[in-house]
Parts: sequence; C-alpha cells; structure tokens
Amino acid sequence: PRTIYLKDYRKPDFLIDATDLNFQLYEDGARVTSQLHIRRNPDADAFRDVLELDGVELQLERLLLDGRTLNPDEYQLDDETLRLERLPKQFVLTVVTWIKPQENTCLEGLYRSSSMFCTQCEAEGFRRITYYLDRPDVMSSFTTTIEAEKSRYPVLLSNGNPVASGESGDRHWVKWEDPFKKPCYLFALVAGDLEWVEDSFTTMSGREVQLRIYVEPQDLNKCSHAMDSLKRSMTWDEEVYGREYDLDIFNIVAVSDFNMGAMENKGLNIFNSSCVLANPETSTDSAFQRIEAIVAHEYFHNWSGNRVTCRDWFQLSLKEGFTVFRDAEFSADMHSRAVKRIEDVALLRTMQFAEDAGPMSHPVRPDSYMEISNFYTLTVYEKGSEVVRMLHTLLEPEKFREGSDLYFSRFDGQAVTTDDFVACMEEVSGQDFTQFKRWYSQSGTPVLTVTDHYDAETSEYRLDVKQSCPPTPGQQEKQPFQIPLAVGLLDGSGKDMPLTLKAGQGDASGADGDLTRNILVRESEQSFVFTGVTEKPTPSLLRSFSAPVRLNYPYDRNQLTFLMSFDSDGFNRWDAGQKLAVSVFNELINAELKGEQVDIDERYIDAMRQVLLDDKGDHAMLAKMVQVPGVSLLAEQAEVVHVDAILNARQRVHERIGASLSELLLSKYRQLHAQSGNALDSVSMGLRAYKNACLMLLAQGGAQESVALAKLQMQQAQTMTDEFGALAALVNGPDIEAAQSALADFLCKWKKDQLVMEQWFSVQAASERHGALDSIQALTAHELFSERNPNKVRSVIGTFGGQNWRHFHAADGSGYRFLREWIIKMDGLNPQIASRLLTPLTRWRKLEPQRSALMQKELQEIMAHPGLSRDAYEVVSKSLK
Ligand code: BAL
Ligand code: ZN
Repeated sequence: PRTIYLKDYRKPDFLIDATDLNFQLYEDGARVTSQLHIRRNPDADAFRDVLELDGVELQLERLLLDGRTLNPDEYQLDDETLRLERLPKQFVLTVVTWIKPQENTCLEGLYRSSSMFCTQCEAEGFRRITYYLDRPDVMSSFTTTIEAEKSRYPVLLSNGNPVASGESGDRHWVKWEDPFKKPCYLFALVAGDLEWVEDSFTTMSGREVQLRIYVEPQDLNKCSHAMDSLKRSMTWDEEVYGREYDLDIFNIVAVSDFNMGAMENKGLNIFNSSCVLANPETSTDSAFQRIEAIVAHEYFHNWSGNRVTCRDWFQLSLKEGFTVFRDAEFSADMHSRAVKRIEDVALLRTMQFAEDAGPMSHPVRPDSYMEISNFYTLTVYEKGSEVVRMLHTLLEPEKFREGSDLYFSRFDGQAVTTDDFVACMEEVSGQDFTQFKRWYSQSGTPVLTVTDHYDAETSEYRLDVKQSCPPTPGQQEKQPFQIPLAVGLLDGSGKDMPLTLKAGQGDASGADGDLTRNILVRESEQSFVFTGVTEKPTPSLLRSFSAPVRLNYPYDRNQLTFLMSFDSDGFNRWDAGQKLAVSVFNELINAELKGEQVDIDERYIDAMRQVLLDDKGDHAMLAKMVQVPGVSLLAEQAEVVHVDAILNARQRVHERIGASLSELLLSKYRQLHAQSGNALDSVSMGLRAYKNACLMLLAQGGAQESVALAKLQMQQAQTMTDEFGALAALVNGPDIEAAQSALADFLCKWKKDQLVMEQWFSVQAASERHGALDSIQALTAHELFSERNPNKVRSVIGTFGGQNWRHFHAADGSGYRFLREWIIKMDGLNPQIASRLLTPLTRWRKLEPQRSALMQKELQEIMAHPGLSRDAYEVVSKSLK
C-alpha cells in the first residue's frame, strides 16, 4: 500500500460547489445518481487539468458531462479512481452508480444494519457511495433525495432540512437540503422503520430547534437520557463557548452495527446504539455518563468539526482533540471535576502512553499514513485534547475563549489546520507558541525528572527539572517541549504554602502568593526557585495532570501517604495513592523475579484503610482511591512485562486486602448500600460506584461473604449498576458455581436486550476465572454472538485481547493464536475492526522473551496472509519493523 505524506499536501485542482444526490433504495442494492457542479479551483497550487474522483467498489452505470453521456474511452477507471481530462472550466458531471449495501460488511459508506439503511462516511466512506473528491477540503452544498418502499422504510433522513416529499405507488421520497457547505465525510443518510422521541430547544437568540432521536420501536424507552444530555450540551456550548445551533432540526439515529462510537454528520448524528440508548434497568451508571459525554461530543462537533473542519486528515486532531477537550470540560462541569480528570488520565496513562511507546507511535498531527482509519487513536483524540488543555492553561479561561471565538469567526465555513488554531491562540494572547507546537509534531511521551533542594538559611526551595523524550519510529531526536508544570508546596501540617518565584528563575502563570503555580519548563534542564519557603515542603507536582508527561520525582512512601491525606488537589491525592500502589507492586514483582519473598508494605494497606475510614470525602472519588492499579497500567510502566509476576503480585495484594480489610470493607459496603438507592444524580452514582468497588475488593480478596452479598444485591437490584456490579463481583469472586449460576440467570433475564448482552459477554471475556480460552470460544459460538456486529466482536475478542491478561497471555501461546485467527477472519469482513483487534499483539516487544517470540510469530503469520487489508497491513508491518 501507498504511504500518504503531509508534506505532499496540495490544494484541490477542482471544487464541487453543489452536490445533488438521488438514492433509490432496493432490497438488492441502491442506485445513486449524483450531479456535481464542478469548477476549477482558482487557488490551486499548480493547476492540473485532470479530475481524479475517488470511488471504491462502485458499479458505474452512466457518466454524463453537461448532459452528454460519455463513452468509456473518454474517461479512465480503475479500482479506486475515475479520471477525466481536458475538462471545461465549469461543468456538471452526472454519475450513476449501483452499490450493494446489503453486502457491505466493512460498515463504511452505505450499508444495512438490522432492517435499516445507514451510512458512515468519515473518513473515506463516501467514495463507496459515488465517485467524488473525497477529501475534507472540498466543501459543497448538498441536496439529497431518498426514494424507497414506503412500508419498509417510512422514515427517510439526511442532513439539513426536509424540503419536499412525495409518493408514487408503494414507494415514497423525501428531499433534504443542507444549507451549510460541508465535506462529504459529514454526509449521512438513514432509511428505516423507525420511531422517535421528540423535544425542542430554544437557542440563545430565541430560535426553536426540533430535536428527535430515532430508534427501533423496542428502544423507545431508552431515549430520554440522551435527549436530556443533548439539551444540556446545547446550553453549555452557548454559555461556555457562545456557540449556538444553526439548523431548525437536530436528529440522532441509533444503529446497532457501527464501527465507531458515534458520528457527527451535519444535523443527523448517527450513534452506535451502545452510546445513546439507556435506562436505569438496562444501563450502568458508567454507561449513563459515557452516553452523556458522547452526545455532547458529537453535538460540540457542530462547531468544532463541521462549521470549521480539517484541511486534510493529518489535521484530524484539530477537530477531535479540541472536541474531546470540550466534552471533558462539559462532563467536569456536570459532575465531579477531579473524578473526570482521574478517569481521563487513567486512560491516557494506560492506553495512550502505551500507544506512544509502541510501533504505531505518531505525533498528534501525524506526518504520514497508509490507512487513515488507523489514526483515530488515543494520541489524536486524548493526547490531542491534553494539548488543547495546555493551551487553555497557558492562556487561562478568558483569553482561551477569546482565541476560540476568533478561530470560529475567522475560519467559519473553511477547512483549516492545527497551525491555524494555534495562531488564533497566539494572536489573542501575544504568546509565542513556536516551541509549543512541537506537541503537534513530535511523538512520544516526554519524561520530566525532578529533584529538589531546600535551603533553610535563605528559605529558598529549588526544583531542578530535566526533560527528555524517548525515540519513537521515525523520530530519533527530540527538541525540548514547552511544558506547564503545576506545582504546590505543602507545609508540615499539609497546608498549601503561598508561592513566590524568584525573579530571573523561569516563568510561571499566576501571581506571587498563589497556592498553585504553573511553572513553564522550556529547556532540557532548568531550575525554578521559590522564595520565602519557611520550612522544607512536600512538593505536589503536575497538579491536575497539567501536561501529558511521565513525572519522576523520588517520593518516599511516607510523602505519598502524606499527599494522599492532605493534597488540596483532588487529582494529586488520587495520584499519590497510585504512585504508592505502583511502587509497592514493583517491589513485589522485582522480588518475585529474583526468587525472593518480600512482605507487602503495611503503609499501602494502611493508606487503603484510611480511605475506607474517610466519612467526609466524595464517594465517587473514594471509589477511585480504593481501586488497585490494573494489569495494563503496571505493564505499561514496566521496562519488560513479566505477566506471571504481575498477576501473582496482584493476587497477593488482593488476598492481603481481603485478609486485613474485609471487616472494614463489609461495614463500608453495608453503609453505602443502605444509602445508595436508585436515583440517577451524581451523589447516588458515587455511592453506587464506591459500594460496588468495595464489593469487588471483597470478592477479589476471596471473602466468602461477598458471594451472599452479591447474590442478594443481584436479586434485589433496581438498577443495572447494582445488578451488573453484583454479577461482576460473582464472576471475579471465590465461588465458581455461584458465578455460573448468576451468569445463567442473567442471560435468561436479559437475552432479548443486545446491549445488556454485550456486558454479559465482556464480563466473562475479561475474567481470569471464567475467561479461559475454551470459554471464550464457547462465547463466540453463542447464538447471541455475531461476527457481523462490531460491538459483539469488541465485547468478546477485543476484551479478551485487551483485558484478560491471564488467558490471552497463556504461556503456550494459545491466546495469541486465537486472536490471530480472529483477526484474519475479521479482516475479510471488516478491516477497521480487524486492525483494532491487533493492538495487544503490537506490544510484543515489551513482553518477556518467550511470550514475545510467540506474539511475533502470530504477527508474521498475519503478515503472510494473502489479501490482507491496508488497515491490517499498516499496523502489522509497522509492528514488525
Ligand atoms: N468523528 C468520528 C467520531 C467522533 O470522534 O466524534
Ligand atoms: Zn469526535
């Protein structure tokens, strides 16, 4: 496959001012007639009179230029391109294609899901519908007419507003007009027998917007949460960013078979049903929160993505990084800011750091790709959001808002770059972000190594900061980053000390006397001196995770327990607990590797005890504080991953928590259970999260009492959070028979609900006890499993590879072999999903030698497979390099 480079970007030679589409939908295929109003681009870099339209798996039926049918010798056609030369300056091209949505298993372009037709065009799906300039910098006005059998497809939807409709015989049609120019990746169409819930929103300028969520009839009772979330998002975007919705209607459709979480098509968002449908009986609190965030994310794209879009796909983070930042701030405003930050950072540290240290490491703005679908990554999304967050920190909220206002007004209706975004932030703030922009161009996770020195005589406290960044593919040498490092200093009683930075010793945001300052690290080595420090402080570093870096400071365990109790920064209180736990784990793992026996440091158990005794703290936060670091985090932080040693250490820690804290966990559980109820507010959700965390710790610690408690909780549950929390505790607890019977009961009760069954599949696929390979194979043979449904494949195969460390990494390589077989099978059906399933195998170099060799062998086998997709080829070839 060909590699595409950012440095080769050229403006398009032609523009498409208007796109008129006509879809005739049938049971055996669809006819698409498009009329493209095309003209030469007056701003083309070096105009070439060759029009190359993208098209994949299309049957071209007719091609007309200004109404005249072209003969086959007047154009060139290959598997991916339709080429025309010697064209007028301006013309109308009519293209008629026949496509087969029924046979489309890759779920890009137009396809069938259940009994409906739907589309997914980002990034390059539109070329599977008709020949087109399928690139985001070609923006066009669209009208779309959909014609289909009325009884099967009473609902016909596309972008914009419906402007006409009609019927003839058993068929009907609706014409849609989108008043906003857009790139074709934002095109959408849905046809089906759907029902809907409706609401309305009055915008800040008093316009009434009709809101609808379309679903299959059985899901009508699962729409209210998404609708409420949508209205909250619309209000928030007006209040925080001054952004108002711009069409008269906003539609959401829930689709069962979907590669992504959701898609922000203009005026017609299409959602993976798991990311929009919820009610308390069938959905956990985490699902409620995830849905709220995704609804917000897609809605926010209306400005950050649709009104202002990306010039090319290298700029993907322009819309994704910014929009993730926007949705994270929205969630932080709706719930607990510290907890939201903890969740986001935990994801970044386990998954994005691993990506950035692996063979697919790439900058937030990649330089090259073979298949753009492979770059919808944690780096582009989550690290991209961290980069925007740092700009927000450097500018502070008011200036950042000025910058975003400038960005939206200057580039409205245009396709632009991350440089354009940063330039707006520079312009309003007067800051120079030349160095900062390395965050977009350099890959890898920077490492900050901090040491300190206190001088009692001068009352000066000095932080010596070194930064470095490990080599990543294609980037051996890195230039220093500009890093805002948020610092607080705690005195002996745990109080924040006012901070005064010594003149001439580097920059920092804020003012002298502030309790947290963002010192600006710019050099590879730099010192910062604080004056008036009356006693030797305990530093609280990287507060709220002010930059996406690894921080090394030689904390001793007493300092960490001190920070856990006293740090005024909620995130750092949690993080001190994480650091303490990780250091205890590393001690156990290293001892085991040397064949030595060490005791579990009592300070860790004591710190857990203190958390459990805390009666005042926020429950959602305490639930995070009692969690034991997962295997993925421990593996990510290890130089070489020794799976058995990590798993054994975790088992020992769990057993020890069981032995030392089960009384306390039991009483905490009972206390929280009595309070938690079934309301959907943040406080109740926090109580349930904490309660279920206690139950899980009891189960993992082997406490027999956990079995009876979990059974009872399952029987009496009024929310899926309680029901599923209990099931998970049984599945991970000491009584295998109780777990099997709970799984059977759960199946019997919920087998008609696809989304609930996805949870049922994944709790088993992740389980050390119940997820041995033969059980996983049985799950893939289950009547409710379907290889055509991405959610099911992710629930079983994805969860097994990503979370089931014991059985996926079975020493005989059987887990790896199983995954390889599934990757090859899925590659023939849905390459995007196959490519995602590859992720755990790409980490082969970090595993200890025997496992590493077995994983490498599977990758080589995949590589040798004939007809491998571009998606899989890119990941496998880069992994083996
Ligand atoms: N644009 C793809 C889905 C999303 O990030 O919203
Ligand atoms: Zn997005």
